[in-house]
Amino acid sequence: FLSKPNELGLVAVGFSGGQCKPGTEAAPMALIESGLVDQLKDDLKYSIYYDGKVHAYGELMPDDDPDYRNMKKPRAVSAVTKQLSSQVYEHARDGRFVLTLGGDHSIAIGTISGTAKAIRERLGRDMAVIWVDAHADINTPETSDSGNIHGMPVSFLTGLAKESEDKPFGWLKDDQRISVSKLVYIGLRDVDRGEKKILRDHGIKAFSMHDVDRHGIGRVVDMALGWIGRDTPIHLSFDVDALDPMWAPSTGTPVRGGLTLREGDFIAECVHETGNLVALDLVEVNPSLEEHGAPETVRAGCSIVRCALGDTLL
Ligand code: 6HN
Ligand code: MN
Ligand code: MN
Ligand code: MN
Repeated sequence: FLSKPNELGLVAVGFSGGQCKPGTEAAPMALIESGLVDQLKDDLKYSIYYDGKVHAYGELMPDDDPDYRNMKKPRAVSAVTKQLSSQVYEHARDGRFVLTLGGDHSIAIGTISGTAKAIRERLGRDMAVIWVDAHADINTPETSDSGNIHGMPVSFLTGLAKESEDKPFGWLKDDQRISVSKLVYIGLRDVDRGEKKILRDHGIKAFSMHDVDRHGIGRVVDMALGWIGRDTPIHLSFDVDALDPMWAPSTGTPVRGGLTLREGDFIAECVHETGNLVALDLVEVNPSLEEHGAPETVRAGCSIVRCALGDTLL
């Protein structure tokens, strides 16, 4: 087993500083209050390791956080993700599956760096990442138009963007990074010009909504898992905006033409079935946007998490 099959470390991250719209900090509580943790415990029989709080990391917030290299709130996001990285690392090092409830997608800098390091130490293996999203989140600080760090996590995690030790994200070391060859996207449909060049130049495997339309979600997932290869530990980072706004309207950067809820659940089910899933992020739920759609969005998020953790239709 890649992780102890029934032990689940839960980290609730109430952080929205990787983008400009407040609200994602309320998502973990909304997901938990809708019964997610109880379902994981009672229905799916996990032993849950949870410190019982939604981390806001207020003590880490700098008084002054001017833009740096075009990044907005670089010191805050760097400090939060550094702390989160060690929280996730400790769960994964102890052999637990790690579930992180965000928060905006910048927090993946913390989660993926934490699991990548623990998996290397524990199993001597490089981990793969499946990034399910409308967006590629692989802007470097220089290619980003928005300056929002939730559009950049993959560039820091793969080392395409680097920083010296004393600067924001300078704490990221090679043993916390992932290879561009072990990264696979599903659901893309709003990729910036600079990001398209990065994907092309580095031969990064990506299945857009065009591919889902052409091949169907079944073949797309088979191809994605085939690219990763058997017996490779997998970290699934699931941005709720991968789903069509019909299913998940309450999110900061919705894009029409997305996955159905069933297609999202199917991806999660198939990744679970590999037996190789070691961690899951569920991010970008924002209950304060499109408020009438918030319960629907929260339910969709819960459904994705349950499927990734082994819930089945029959
Ligand atoms: N997300 N590509 C856009 C940007 O600002 O860099 C959108 C990023 C969205 C990020 O949804 O996690
Ligand atoms: Mn997105
Ligand atoms: Mn765009
Ligand atoms: Mn994202």
